[in-house]
Amino acid sequence: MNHFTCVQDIGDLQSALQKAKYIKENPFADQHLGKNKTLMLIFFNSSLRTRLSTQKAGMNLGMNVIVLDINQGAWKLETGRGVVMDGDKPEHILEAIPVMGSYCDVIGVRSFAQFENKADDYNEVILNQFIQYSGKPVFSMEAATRHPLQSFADLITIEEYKKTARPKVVLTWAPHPKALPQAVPNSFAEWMNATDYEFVITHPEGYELDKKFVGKAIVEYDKEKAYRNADFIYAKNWSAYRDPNYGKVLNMDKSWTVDTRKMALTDNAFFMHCLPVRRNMIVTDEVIESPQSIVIPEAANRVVSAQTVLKEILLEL
Ligand code: AN0
Ligand code: CP
Repeated sequence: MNHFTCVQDIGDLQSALQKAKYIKENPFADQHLGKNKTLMLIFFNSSLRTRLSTQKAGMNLGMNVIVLDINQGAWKLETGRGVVMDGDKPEHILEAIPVMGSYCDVIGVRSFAQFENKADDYNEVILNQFIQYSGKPVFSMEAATRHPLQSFADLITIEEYKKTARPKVVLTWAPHPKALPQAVPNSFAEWMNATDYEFVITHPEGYELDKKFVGKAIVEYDKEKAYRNADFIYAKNWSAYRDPNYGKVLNMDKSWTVDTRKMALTDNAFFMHCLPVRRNMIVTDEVIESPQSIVIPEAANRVVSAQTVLKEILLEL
C-alpha cells in the first residue's frame, strides 16, 4: 500500500480483516518492519483516539513517532496559492509539506472539512497536497470527506460482535449543537457498502449525504422502521451536505437521540459511535452505559486498524 485514504486502498476486505486479526493477536510480531523508520502525525484538528491509537500502532511496529499540532506551536499555514501573504499566516503549506516529508518515512494527516468551500472540501485539497508534495506515503487520520481508519475499526468491531453472517447495520443521524463534518458517516457508508451486510441509513429530511457515499444503502426516513430488527445501531451527527445548506445545522430534534425506547425496537442491537460523543444529545446515559454499548472495544480497535494499515505501508517502503 502506498497511500491510504479510502476503502479501495485496503484492497480485498476479507483479507484485510484476516491481517487485522493476526495483528490483534500478535501486536509485537512486526517490530523489525518499523526499525529506524519515522512516523509523522500532523493534526490540523483536535483528537484523542486517533492521536493515541496511531502513535501506539507505530510504536508496536517499532517505529519512531513524531506528532505535530499545527495550531499549537507551529506557524499558521496559508493554503491558497496566489495569496499575498500579508496577514497572520507566516508559512505556506507548499513549503511546509515537503519539509515535513523530508523528516519522516510515513505521514498521517488529520484535516477536517472547513465548510468554507464545498468543492475544496470534497476535492480533499489539503490531503491531496500532502500526497502530491510530501514525497512520502500518506494516510488519512480523518480528512474532509472520509475517516477510513475509523471505518476499518468499525468493520473489525462488527465482525467481532455480529451474531449472523449478514447483520442489519443502521447508521442513524442524531442531534448535536455544532456543525460536524460528513466524513464519519460518508466513510462508514463507503465501508458498509463494500460488505454484504444489510445497510440502512436513517436521518431527518435535509440531511441527505452525497449519493456517491450512500451507494446501494437503503435510506429510510422513518427512524422507527429503520431501527426494527437492527443488529447494530451506529449513531453519528453530521451537518447538511446539500446546497444551499452545506455545513449547516438544520435542527436539533431530540426525537433522534438514541434512547432505550428506540433500542427496544431492535434485535437487541449493539450501540456504536466513533466518539467523542455528547451524552443526552446523541445517546442517552442508559444506552451508552448498557451492556449492548460497544463504544470502548470499538475505540480500542483503532490501534488494530491503524497498525494493519501502517504495516501494509511499511511492507512497500
Ligand atoms: C469529529 C467529526 O464529527 O468528524 C471527529 C469524530 C471522530 N467530531 C467532532 O468534531 C466532535
Ligand atoms: N474517533 C476519533 O477519531 O476520535 P478522535 O477525534 O478523538 O481522534
